[in-house]
Amino acid sequence: MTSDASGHPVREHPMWLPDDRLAALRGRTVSVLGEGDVVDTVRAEAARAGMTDATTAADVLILSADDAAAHGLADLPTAGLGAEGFVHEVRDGRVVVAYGGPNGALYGWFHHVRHLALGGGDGTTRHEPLHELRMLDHWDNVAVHPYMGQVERGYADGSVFYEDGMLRDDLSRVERYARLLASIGINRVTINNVNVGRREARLLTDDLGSVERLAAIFRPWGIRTHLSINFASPLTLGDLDTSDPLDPAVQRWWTDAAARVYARIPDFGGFLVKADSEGQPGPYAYGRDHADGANMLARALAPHDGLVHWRAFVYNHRQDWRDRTTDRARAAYDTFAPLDGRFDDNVVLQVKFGPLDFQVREPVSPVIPAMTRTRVALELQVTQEYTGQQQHAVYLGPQWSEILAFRPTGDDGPELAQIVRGGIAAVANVGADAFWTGHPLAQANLYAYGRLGWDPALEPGTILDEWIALTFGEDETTRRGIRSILDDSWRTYESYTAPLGVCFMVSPLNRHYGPDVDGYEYSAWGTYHFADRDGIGVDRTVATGTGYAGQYAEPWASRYESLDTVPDELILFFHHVPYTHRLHSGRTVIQHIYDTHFAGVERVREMVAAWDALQGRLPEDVHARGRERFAEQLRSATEWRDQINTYFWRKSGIADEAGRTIF
Ligand code: GCV
Repeated sequence: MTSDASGHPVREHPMWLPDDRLAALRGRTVSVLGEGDVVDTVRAEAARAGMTDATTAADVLILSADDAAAHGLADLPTAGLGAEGFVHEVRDGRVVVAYGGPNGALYGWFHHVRHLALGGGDGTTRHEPLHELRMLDHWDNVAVHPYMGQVERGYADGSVFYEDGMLRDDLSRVERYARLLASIGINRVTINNVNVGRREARLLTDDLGSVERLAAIFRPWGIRTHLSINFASPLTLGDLDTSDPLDPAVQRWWTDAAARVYARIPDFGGFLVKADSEGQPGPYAYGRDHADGANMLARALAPHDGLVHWRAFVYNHRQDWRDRTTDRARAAYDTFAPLDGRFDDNVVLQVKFGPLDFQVREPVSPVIPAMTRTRVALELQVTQEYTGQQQHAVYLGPQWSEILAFRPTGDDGPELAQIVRGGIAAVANVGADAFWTGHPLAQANLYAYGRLGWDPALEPGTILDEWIALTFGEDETTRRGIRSILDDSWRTYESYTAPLGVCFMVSPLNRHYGPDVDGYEYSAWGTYHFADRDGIGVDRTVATGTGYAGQYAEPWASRYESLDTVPDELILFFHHVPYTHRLHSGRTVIQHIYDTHFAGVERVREMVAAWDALQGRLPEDVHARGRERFAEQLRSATEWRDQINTYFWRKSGIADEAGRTIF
């Protein structure tokens, strides 16, 4: 038991799986048929719920689809069920889960727990994930990094895995974490930061034992373990004087390294690689390209059924702001589109959802649809680096859902979710914090990520209702209150921060928290807004700008190119316009800035009031932690409002039509 800043005792929060939600199963009989670690986990779950084993006529029968017919269940719709799929049936109070493979048994079990929390009822439903790869990436460092700390962009205390340069002795929390992840369908976890320091690189060699221990915890929950590696390892850890991917000695080094890993972890998932990006080494040092680098690793892993997740987050972070021809947004496409078709089958190109960096509003990356001959994975950020750092309540389900439903080739073409054949990946938001995620409401984001990874078509509001019901139980007032706080919180956050898709007005000094309009304006990072006395925005058109809009297929290339058709929320991402430019909404850009910033803070006030009204209905420690966070959200939103409004009033000299206070 720890205590929070106000001295309230804080127990480890059960997230969306409190034992209470299993109460309806207590004393009922169960029969779980099948063998193996994962099926044994389901047995243990049933025992934990207080169920008793029965050999015949059990209340809950869990069996493989192949066995269903022999049990008189031939009419269940199990034909062609994949290894992770299941059929769930409730008939007259009796429950059957027929699974395709062991993971399906586990997912079917947790589906039933959800079903109970939502009120149950008879019916037969069939479930299969859209994507085979549903990955969660930890940016956890083994050693505390002097600037980034134990967890890079972590807002929930230390790492669940490591402490002060070592794997934790007590890994019981990791076991509880694995259970939570399995319950939302996550099946791959990367256990260390993509920025791989000297200490972390050794997870591949003399500290492989740590990986082995974590993999053993994740395995019975149907989760395979992946490792971020450092591309220069043959040079820095081995005794070679190069890490050139075309050098046979380097290739042998990686082949041997992979073989050593698989000898100890037969179900190891593979490597995640950030190469030639933000100071991480890569193939460029040897005049090779990203396909050369990725394929070399892929060939070392291929005999073991391993994957390389190779990140497309590659750009020049040593840009000269005076040079208007360089556009960071273009970089990933310019780098990777020419390589399409050259990656081996076991390479997954992992692409951030937007061309910049997990901003609250960006267009969907044009790299994803461009790579038609490459397995591409979509990368999201659950940790709230740019969306309030788990101080602000921001439910990201609606943002992700919008991204997944984007149709890169227009209204008749497929949704993004359908074309990412390499599945989905996201940066984790948990840590050693008693609530796991700092802000208790940030748990909803991890939950939503898992559920959308399983079924991208799920409505974010439905997912939110599920999460609330599981986490907080049946009280209607609580359910409505939390729903009202989170439902539109992403758009609220957008409304009081950087306007109309302009991005990056965050404080570099305060590690991307809080406003600093010009914080990155004259920097090397390539993230600008170009505001002057007449106007604002980045001209990324083909006609007069950087040409980024031309990286899209039609109809988006034309839609983004023209002021007549560019969506309001992205206008400043694609165009530099006068403050008096009239949006499709009918408002001018400057009036939009003022109105949304005033309204955003008012909306936060309502969120605070809604949280206050829940006092007495929520556990005291949850409410106390939330109260601290909401006070900070209101302070910070007010600061954003006043700095943004004042900045643009001073720049433009145009007064607010409503005459509100601007400083
Ligand atoms: C792990 C952003 C973050 C970095 C992060 C990087 C990445 O730039 O600020 O902390 O590094 O993205 O995704 O690799």
